[in-house]
Amino acid sequence: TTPTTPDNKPFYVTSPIFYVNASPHVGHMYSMVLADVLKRWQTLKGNQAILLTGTDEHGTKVQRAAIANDMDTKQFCDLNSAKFQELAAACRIDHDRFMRTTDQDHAEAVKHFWLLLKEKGLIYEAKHEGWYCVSDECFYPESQLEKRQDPFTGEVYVASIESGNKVEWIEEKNYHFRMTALKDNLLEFYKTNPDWIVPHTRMNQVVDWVTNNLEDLSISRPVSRLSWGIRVPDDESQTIYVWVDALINYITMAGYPYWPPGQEHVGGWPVDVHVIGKDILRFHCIYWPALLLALDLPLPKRILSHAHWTMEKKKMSKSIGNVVNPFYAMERFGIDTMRFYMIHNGGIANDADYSNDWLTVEYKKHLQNGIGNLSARVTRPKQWSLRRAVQSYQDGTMLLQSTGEQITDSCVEHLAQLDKLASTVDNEMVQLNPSHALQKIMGLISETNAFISNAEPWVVVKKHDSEALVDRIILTAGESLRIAGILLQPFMPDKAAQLLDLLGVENHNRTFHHARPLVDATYGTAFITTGKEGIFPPPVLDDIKGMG
Ligand code: ME8
Repeated sequence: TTPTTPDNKPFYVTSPIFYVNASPHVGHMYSMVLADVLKRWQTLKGNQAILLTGTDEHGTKVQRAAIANDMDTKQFCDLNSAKFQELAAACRIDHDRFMRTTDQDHAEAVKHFWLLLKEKGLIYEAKHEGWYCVSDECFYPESQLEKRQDPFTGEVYVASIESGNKVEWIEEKNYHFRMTALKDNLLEFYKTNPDWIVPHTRMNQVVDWVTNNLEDLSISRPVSRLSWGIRVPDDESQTIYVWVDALINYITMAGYPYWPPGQEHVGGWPVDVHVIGKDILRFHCIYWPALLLALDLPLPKRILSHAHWTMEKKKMSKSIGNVVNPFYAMERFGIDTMRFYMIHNGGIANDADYSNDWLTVEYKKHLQNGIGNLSARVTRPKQWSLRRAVQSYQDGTMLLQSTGEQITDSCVEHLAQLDKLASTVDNEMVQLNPSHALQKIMGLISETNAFISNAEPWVVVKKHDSEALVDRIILTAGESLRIAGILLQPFMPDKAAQLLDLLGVENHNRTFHHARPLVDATYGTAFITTGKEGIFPPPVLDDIKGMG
């Protein structure tokens, strides 16, 4: 494949890199899968694309977790990073690199970046006092804090209004990044790029913060407080702030700083889409562009900020402990069922409440009774043959013209609708709305089931001389399945492949360009056999109320 983006570079997608203080949960899986679907969509379209995921391993939070687990910090990171690598493999994330911030080339990129900021006079040393939140790894201004009381111990503490996490008072000497110097540039950038963040509404939050709360950023900690991190290049007594370290990972992946002048696109820079959770909006939409603007580096093109999975309306989080283990969930429900549920039902603007009951209902409705039922109707009955139907209409133009007869006209109408599906879905993907994209594909499946129920091939087949009409109905439904199967590949790679195998669609005919009616006359003979239950068997309803 060749790069076809206008800037002649691979399409570059990232997920956040995850803290290794605990094991992954389905919230992390959601970010990974969203990013993966965006990458795979580009690949389907024949564009070169790269995807980065990984782990964020430095900082106070990780250092404390290692101590609490009585482990050497690096060994603790290795252990937990491996779990995120396993997760990426288990849910079929097609990443090109799994970044660890403890990787050597990353440390070099961070130091290089630091030295350039310093050279530009954008780093200064000063005493810093303020409220630090270890859980969120950031300082909060007074206006963002409130007093809270622990319902169990009665302890009163100061916490961030936004995340609810406890803060602690810190006074120390450290380095600061002159972020306020970039205020006008940031505001100008937001103004000229109003669609930079999806969903749109989050932009207001960002502009509001920059307008009212922007301060210089403390970007180091004394080694006596935080030793687990990358040292400030020319001051061994200070450790670089974990968020500065972490954000730079995105540019490390693209080969920074070893770019010939003006050649950053070769490694994929700038990022096309950063997929992030809404909890890390400020870091990606303020700090990160400020750092890049400071060094005159191109900014990421878009940010997809998704909402959270909740459990009984509370954010699923490691610190609360109300998390669903993605490995158990995939084992129980299947990898692609989980990928389907996450994308189809997950939230971008609004949170979604995770439930095994809901997942099961959606599985039955869309997969078992939707695709499963439709593929059984098309491929199983002995009274007709998909292969014969495909062969009988090599010249498709007549299929697109009305005959005035009810059944044939409903075929014509259905094919006309099918003709628009790929571009409608692509449009949703371009607008970073994978959930709507998937819903459009599933909508087509359900319409096809309705179409076939109305056309009643099982009745038509009994009539005299009805072969051509039956073929036309089966071909119309078969085309829906073939096109849906092609478009579903980025969402459910294994199940979509099985569906296309069942339809006998050749591998080289599974590209985006084949997702149009009547362009493939070679399919119709299954490459695989399945049991009576097909590719989406009824769910095993054991203990579905348990977590994960
Ligand atoms: O913030 N629902 O790492 P992290 C949906 N290391 N997504 C969720 C979620 C939930 N309940 N909980 C977490 C960090 N996530 C930093 C990122 S990037 C340079 C550094 C997802 O382990 C969501 O994308 O706390 C969130 O932003 C990410 O996991 C945070 O993971």
